[in-house]
Amino acid sequence: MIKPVLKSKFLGALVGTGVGDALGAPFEGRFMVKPEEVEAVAEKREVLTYTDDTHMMIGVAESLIRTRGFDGKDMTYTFIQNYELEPFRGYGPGPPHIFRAIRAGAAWDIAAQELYHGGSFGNGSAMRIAPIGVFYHDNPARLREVAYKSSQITHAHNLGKDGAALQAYAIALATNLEPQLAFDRGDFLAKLINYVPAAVFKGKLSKIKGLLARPDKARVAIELGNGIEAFNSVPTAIYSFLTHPDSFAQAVLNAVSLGGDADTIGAMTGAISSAYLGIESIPNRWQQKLENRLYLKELAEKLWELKTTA
Ligand code: F2R
Ligand code: MG
Ligand code: MG
Repeated sequence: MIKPVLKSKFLGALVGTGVGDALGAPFEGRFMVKPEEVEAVAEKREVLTYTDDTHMMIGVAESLIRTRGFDGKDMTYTFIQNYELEPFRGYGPGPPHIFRAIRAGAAWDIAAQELYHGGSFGNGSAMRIAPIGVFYHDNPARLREVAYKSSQITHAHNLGKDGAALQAYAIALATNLEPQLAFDRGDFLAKLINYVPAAVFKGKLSKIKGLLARPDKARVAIELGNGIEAFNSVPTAIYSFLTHPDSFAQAVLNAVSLGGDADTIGAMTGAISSAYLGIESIPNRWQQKLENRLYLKELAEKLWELKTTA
């Protein structure tokens, strides 16, 4: 793939996360909404404000850049510092609890195991994974290793880790594909099913083909889920991308309109879609209003430079 196309995909994955998150944020926790309502709310806002999804993704990118690849301790303290500066981003209950435990002396690489029973399977480590998805897009084994290790910081349950690796791999596959060529949904899904070990993810991914054939949002929410757990939102984001692989706007509006964890499903759908189509696919009416857009672009460019000059 030529370098400018790859660069556009790096930019897309990070800005796409921010736009999907910001479009979904007003609808998080709501029942289903019409795509037109999502458009109308965004239209009225002067700034599209992002939440913890993008804030934590920024931490992932900052740390990868600073340490020229994955360093768990550095990423942990980057998350903590960012959280302490902006605790108002709507974080899930788990990560702040873990950050406080680490500040109080807990080891950064085992603190998350104490949370819930055997760690969290929330979608918090999948929602922030875009920088890892693009940076390791050419190495599925290393991608899995880094996705798991980055998840371990806050989401130590195997299903939390698998959700992060699955979302990262969806972004990596999308990054590898040329958007000018015909898109093969069956092949994309087969690769994901083959990659993820957990039965709950395999089962939900296997339902997507049928759900795409007969679109029905209520069935999608029931069968794939639209909740805060990784297994109730990562497959749904993949489904949403596959509803419109050729359109960022339609895929993300579809994702947010499912309701439930709308910012996170929007963020994850946006990351996959724009890792495939590139940053040009994200409508300017949304890009221009996105909070900290220039910083997200700067991070994506630095990550791409690190990748292509290493
Ligand atoms: N926090 C929110 N939204 C709440 C409202 C925000 C409001 N708009 C505001 O501005 O304040 N959204 C964000 O949180 C989600 C990511 O959460 P994360 O980081 O995964 O949190 P956690 O606590 O690790 O897991 C979430 C819940 O999942 C259940 N759970 C997880 N593991 C479990 C286990 N092993 N056993 C049982 N339950 C488990 C718990 O209920 C956790 O609280 C995103 O939506 C982000 O946008
Ligand atoms: Mg959020
Ligand atoms: Mg959310």
